[in-house]
Amino acid sequence: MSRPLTERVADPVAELALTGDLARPARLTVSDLLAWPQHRARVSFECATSGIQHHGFTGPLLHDVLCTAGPVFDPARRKDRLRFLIAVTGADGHHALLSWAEIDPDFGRAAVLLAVSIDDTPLDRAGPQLVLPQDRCGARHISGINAIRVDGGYTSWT
Ligand SMILES: Nc1nc2c(c(=O)[nH]1)N[C@H]1C(S)=C(S)[C@@H](COP(=O)(O)O)O[C@H]1N2
Ligand SMILES: [Mo]
Repeated sequence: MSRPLTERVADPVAELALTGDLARPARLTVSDLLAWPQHRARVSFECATSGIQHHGFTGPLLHDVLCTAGPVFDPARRKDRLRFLIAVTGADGHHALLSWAEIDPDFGRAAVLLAVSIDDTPLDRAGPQLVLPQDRCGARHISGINAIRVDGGYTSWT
C-alpha cells in the first residue's frame, strides 16, 4: 500500500538494496528488518579520531537476512560458500567487505547485526547500521547503509 506523497516527503524512510548473486534481491526498510528474529548487542569500539564509544544495538543477524535473499551457492556444500564476499556501502560512500565465511555459523560465526536501533533510537530515517561486536576499531561500523552486494564471483584466483 502506498502512502500519500505529502507523508513520504515529511517522513522519508531509508531503503537498503540487497543485490548481487541472490535468487531474491530486495529493497528493505528498517521496518522490514523487524520481520527477522531480533538480537541485542552492547558494543564498545575505538575510533582513531574520536576515541572509545559505547552503544546498544538491536536488529536481525546479517546472516539471517542474506539467507532469505537466497545466495546462489549450494547450501549442502560448505566449500561452495567460501568464494562469496559481502560488500556493504553507506549512503556517504563509506564501505567495507566481509567474507561470507566470517558470518556463517559453520565458520567464523560472527554475530554481525543489521541494526534497526541505536541506544533505543529507531534508525528508520537514518538507515540500518552494520554492527560487528568483535571489532576493536569502529571503522567497519557502517551507518546509513544503502546497499549490500553479495558476490560469488571469486571462483578462480589465476
Ligand atoms: N557511513 C559511515 N559509517 C561510518 C563511518 C563513515 O565515515 N561513514 N566511519 C566509521 C568509523 S571510522 C567509526 S570509528 C565509527 C564511528 O561511529 P560514529 O559515527 O557513531 O562516531 O563509524 C564508522 N562508520
Ligand atoms: Mo574511526
